[in-house]
Amino acid sequence: MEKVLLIKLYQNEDKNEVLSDIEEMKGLISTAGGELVDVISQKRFDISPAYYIGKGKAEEIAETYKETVDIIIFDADLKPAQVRNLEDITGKRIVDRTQLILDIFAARARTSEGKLQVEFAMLNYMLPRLSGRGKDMMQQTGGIGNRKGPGETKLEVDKRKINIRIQRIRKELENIKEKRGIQRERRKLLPVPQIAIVGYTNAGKTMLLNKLTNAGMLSEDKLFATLDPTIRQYTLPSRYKVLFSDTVGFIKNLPPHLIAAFRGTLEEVSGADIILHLIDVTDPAWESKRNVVYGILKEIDAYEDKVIIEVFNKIDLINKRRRPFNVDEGIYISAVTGEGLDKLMKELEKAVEVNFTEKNVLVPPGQEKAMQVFYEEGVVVKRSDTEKGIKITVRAMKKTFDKYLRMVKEKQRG
Ligand SMILES: Nc1nc2c(ncn2[C@@H]2O[C@H](COP(=O)(O)OP(=O)(O)OP(=O)(O)O)[C@@H](O)[C@H]2O)c(=O)[nH]1
Ligand SMILES: [Mg+2]
Repeated sequence: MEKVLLIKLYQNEDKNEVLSDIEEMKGLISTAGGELVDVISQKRFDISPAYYIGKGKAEEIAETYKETVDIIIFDADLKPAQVRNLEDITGKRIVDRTQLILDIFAARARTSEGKLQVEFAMLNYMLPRLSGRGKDMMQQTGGIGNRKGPGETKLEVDKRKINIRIQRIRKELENIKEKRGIQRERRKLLPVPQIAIVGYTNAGKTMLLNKLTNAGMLSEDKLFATLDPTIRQYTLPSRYKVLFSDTVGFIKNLPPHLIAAFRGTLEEVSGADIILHLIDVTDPAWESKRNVVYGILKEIDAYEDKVIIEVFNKIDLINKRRRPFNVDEGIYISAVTGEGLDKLMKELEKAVEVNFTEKNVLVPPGQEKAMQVFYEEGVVVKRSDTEKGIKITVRAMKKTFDKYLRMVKEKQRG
């Protein structure tokens, strides 16, 4: 295991926020396979443009940790020049937060789409950092922040080649996206509301999906255990069928390249009818993490006009008598013990009901076949035959109404 020194500078943040940031970095470091040796956390108002922590401090650290540390990780986004200068002074590998996250993603990507998305983000991250370092980078041999790229692909070091590769990946991702888009459109035709489980990384999203549907997906105490989306069908107690999706977790200051790269995957969320926002109630920083999630939902266009259901998870870890909240006033569950899932189901049913609207439809003569979709996917409440056609009152989802209209038009066209 690589021995890691973590450095965190802060300014006006309050103490709890700093502690929670450090906790998060620790989680990222252990997920990436590093062993944390020490943490330097310091209040500082002047960030050195050349060395981030200042030249004197860098020299001091180089001396102190000469023998005990392999790599220095910063809870910050460093400028390419800062990384170079710090590496020159300390003789250690310097990794910033974005690079650390990219590294974890690279190790986690499984599907070809996931791998391409990560490679795309990594290349975009590397590009401005290459000047003058081409040779160094070529000699690098693995380790945190040094992965050669997801899967077997070796990251190129030549700028021109990187640009070509970026263009190629962009095309491939577009192709995949188109295919996924078609699949998603097809799913939309199903009379089935889609529920996207979202939340900060490690909130328990995959555990919840597993509990509900026996999905058997990997759920573990690591960050970004899930990268590629999983979709499972589920039947609510009152027999409404729904589709649950579980996808990549969110984190604060998510590298913009990653959001851009994962747009395809995240469409699973923006295309959903209902968003189930899972919050780890045992996390002291859950409130700020909740806001991070809403920020990202807004960014991916999955906030306005969405039904969002907040669900607090992991209550089994909080002693019943010491719960700092009233469980009657929200949805509190345990994805492990199943506590509270009955209430969650009731709320989901209410939300699903909302997707069904009641409308009066006049079915023109000769369109009886199209009308069948209402019998198959909705509930026909009333029906009367008139001279102009069949008048029905029907409760169905928008997609069912859309499907009906499409079928009617197709028939009319011949
Ligand atoms: N005690 C307890 N642990 C839970 C509960 N839900 C999840 N966990 C644990 O929390 C950790 C994270 O769970 P995951 O299901 O992997 O979380 P996730 O939200 O899918 O995380 P990422 O995919 O990494 O974004 C695992 O160690 C789970 O065992 C719960 O209700 N109670
Ligand atoms: Mg997961």
